[in-house]
Amino acid sequence: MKVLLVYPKIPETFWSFKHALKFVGKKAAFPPLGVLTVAALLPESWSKRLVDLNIQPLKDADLKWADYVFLSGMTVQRESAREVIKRCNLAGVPVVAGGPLFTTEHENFEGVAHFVLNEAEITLPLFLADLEHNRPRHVYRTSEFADLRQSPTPLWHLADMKKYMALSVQYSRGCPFQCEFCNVTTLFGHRARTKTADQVLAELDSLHGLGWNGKVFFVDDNLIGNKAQLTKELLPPLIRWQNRVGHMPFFTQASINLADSADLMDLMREAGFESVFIGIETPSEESLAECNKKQNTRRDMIADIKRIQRAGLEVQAGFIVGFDSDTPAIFQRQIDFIQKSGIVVAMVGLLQAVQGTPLYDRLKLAGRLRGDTSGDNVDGTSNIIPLMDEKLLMAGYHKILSAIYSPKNYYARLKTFIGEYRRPKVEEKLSLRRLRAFARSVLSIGILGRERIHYWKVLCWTFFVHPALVSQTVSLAIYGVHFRTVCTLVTRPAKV
Ligand code: B12
Repeated sequence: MKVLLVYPKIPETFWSFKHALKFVGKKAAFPPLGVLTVAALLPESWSKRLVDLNIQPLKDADLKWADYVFLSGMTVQRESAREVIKRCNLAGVPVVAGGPLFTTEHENFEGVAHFVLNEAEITLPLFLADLEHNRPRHVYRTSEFADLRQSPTPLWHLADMKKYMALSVQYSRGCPFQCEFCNVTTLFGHRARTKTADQVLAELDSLHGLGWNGKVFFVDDNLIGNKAQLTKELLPPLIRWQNRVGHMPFFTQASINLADSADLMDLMREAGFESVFIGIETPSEESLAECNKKQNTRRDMIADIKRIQRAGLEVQAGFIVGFDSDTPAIFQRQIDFIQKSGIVVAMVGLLQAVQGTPLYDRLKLAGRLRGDTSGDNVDGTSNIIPLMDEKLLMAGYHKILSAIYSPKNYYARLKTFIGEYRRPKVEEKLSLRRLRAFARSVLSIGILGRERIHYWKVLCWTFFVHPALVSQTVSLAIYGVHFRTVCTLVTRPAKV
């Protein structure tokens, strides 16, 4: 059996890093870990190839080679996935589809022979067994959650690893919290299900063995979903691994209560973590209460963020406007909060209602939904009929994006951050590629960019005051080019 695994194109979005990739000579930000995991769950004797459309085109010859196309994707990749299905149908290759896009809305897709939904660790063996007996069904799904201790090491050799900005590893799935707008608990449950430390180390060994020594994204929904287990079972072996073979900096996602555990933050730094993405959402207590984000209430989140930065973890964060409780004052409050916090990478989105969330159910009942989401809450669209006047909401949203990504404010934030940040323990080695990225930043930002004055001011300040953090300043300056470009696409007036 010959299986072609296909990952659809991610449009030009906040997280695509499209405009930063050219500086570092990479084609895509992250690899499709789900697809590589699915590949490892298929029989060993089958031939497998990966086509990630973010790296390479899908050729007719690829389709001619394949007995089956296994297609994955997120909602944001919907259109590209449709095109792939169309081409497979024309070429007469049956499509097996799975992953978050299809798990959320498989009924919207025609031309797919088999939907193997939810976690493949559970549903794929059922499909394979039926296929062997020549009676495969159209849809496989489950309401159970997989035991991650049975999840195999992804087949990394299928990926052209050097083309990605970072690679990924997953330790846990699930999150103990229940934010009203988030579908993580519907998809992955409330309890943090984990792999064993040995599994994680085997995955890291496999990346290292294939020559990788760059950054690794721990793609957990909330790495600290079970703090005790993380502290006891994963971090100590991870620290030993970094000391033995490592030099791979890690980044991940966590909840704000990370700031409450100084020991945990120290261990994470020791283990190589240099950055965490946190869902801050809003400085408004009313809006936090409305969306049931209890973990963010009754705390000084600015102080929390500074504590995390000082512990050696950069904080990147998500923010949302468009809550029912938001008043017109929220826009300036968000800007002030973001500037003060020194959160350089701030993803500000409009509230969207995703199927499978309590928010979706509530607003559907209230008749306040307009179809589905685009899958990207940072593209300036929403399927929610807001309580605030919609023009006011959009103007306020654009105001936030224009303000925080203006060169002046962006570099002011960068300076605030560098002033707090403790140097990470594990850093990427200096390489020709990184020197080239620096040279490109000098040319395109420092000489040709309209932000050049800010770039030189902050770079020189870092060089003299925090010389150990120059590489962080250069990286964030490069990211700034991407975020500014993407946010300009969102805020520019629509063509009539
Ligand atoms: C890493 C990650 C990213 C990376 C993408 C990396 C990449 N190239 O894939 C980045 C940071 C770019 C990203 C961005 C976004 N993401 Co994201 N992301 C994740 C995260 C945290 C981990 C993904 C992962 O690697 N999982 C590990 C693998 C093993 O799991 P998996 O991919 O789900 O695959 C399993 C199954 O789905 C299934 N499967 C997958 N593919 C296939 C294919 C076949 C044929 C079969 C049979 C089975 C199958 O089998 C696998 C093993 O069980 C998930 C949450 C999560 N826990 O998965 C969210 C998640 C995928 N992201 C999500 C969202 C919403 C986004 C954003 C829109 C966020 C935003 N507001 O901007 C953006 C969209 C893209 C953009 N703006 O650029 C949603 C997707 C929901 C949906 N219905 O599509 C998720 C599920 C999180 C959530 N809150 O629900 N994301």
